[in-house]
Amino acid sequence: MKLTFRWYGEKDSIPLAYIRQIPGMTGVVTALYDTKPGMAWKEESLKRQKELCDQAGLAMEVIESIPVSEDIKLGTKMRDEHIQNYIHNIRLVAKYGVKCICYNFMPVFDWLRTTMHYKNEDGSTSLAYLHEDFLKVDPHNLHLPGWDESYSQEELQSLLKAYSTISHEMLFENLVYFLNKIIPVCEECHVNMAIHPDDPPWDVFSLPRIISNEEDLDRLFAAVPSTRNGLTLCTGSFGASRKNDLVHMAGKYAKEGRIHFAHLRNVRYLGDADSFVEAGHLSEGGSLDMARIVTALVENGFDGYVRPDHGRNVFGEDEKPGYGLYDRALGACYLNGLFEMAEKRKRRLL
Ligand code: DNO
Repeated sequence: MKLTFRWYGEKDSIPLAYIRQIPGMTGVVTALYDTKPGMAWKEESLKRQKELCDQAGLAMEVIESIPVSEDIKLGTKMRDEHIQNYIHNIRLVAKYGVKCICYNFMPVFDWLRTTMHYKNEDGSTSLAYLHEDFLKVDPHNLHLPGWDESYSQEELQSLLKAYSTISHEMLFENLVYFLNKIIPVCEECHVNMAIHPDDPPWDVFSLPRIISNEEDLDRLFAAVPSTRNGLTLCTGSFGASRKNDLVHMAGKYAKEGRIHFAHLRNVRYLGDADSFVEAGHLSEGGSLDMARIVTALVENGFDGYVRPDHGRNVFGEDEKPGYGLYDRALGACYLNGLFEMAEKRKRRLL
């Protein structure tokens, strides 16, 4: 596997030089943040980002994300123009050595939590989703942690209205339409598309979500069979649903050559409803068995990119929720250990 770390470009408070010092770190996962979804990326900005990574001795082979515009998801008359821009972006990043693009197809909201500062017993804080708090949220007067600045209330309301006529089936058709246009370009440029699962993996505010479980993935891969059409195995996202068997999914999709990127983090279930808190990476602290997930990946031939995901705020750090340095660095070291064991076992060196 190739260990990577998310880096939000020059505005990220964590310097590349620190990322480089994490044992085993080979590269960063980054994006351009100066262009709206649906628009064409600027070559100068990408070139600069690549130069900074090169100077730091870190590869820039994974983009997370080239966001898919709402017009593409909704299938509006603007979608073909946006898809052309997306194709431009695929060609552009490929020119700078990118091998994998992570994206998602969630309407309006990407990940969703009810608090950014859930207090853990050890004094650290985490992101969490408490179902009873979610039920109190009024979608017509939405103030969600992490989302307040993403849209104006007017934009949000008009988007929610636009989606009111979009069924799961229509959203899926729009995804397939998009993939049928871009995958041939990915084949030509040797770039893998890695769809990120819904987070949490169920419908929110009556918005359809279509990448939540094994059945959804099987349907997606059957509809667009090229293995360039692949997956970001985000254990924390799929794992938020108690119905998803992550060890099985990791093994199955690694074997099928669909997992191009893995976000490996843990979640701990709270109570009986759908509530969960983002735990540290260690199996013991959460509800997912990280050792068995990593073993399933390795045993089934996974050789893609991996990154630690959402860390807690620890050691007094107060960073962008989920994206501080310390806990993600601890997570990276733990993942290194799991992979070393699994890979040596596989090669019968242990
Ligand atoms: C959250 C991330 C997601 C992810 C997108 C991919 O921290 O894992 O925001 O980047 O869903 O498009």
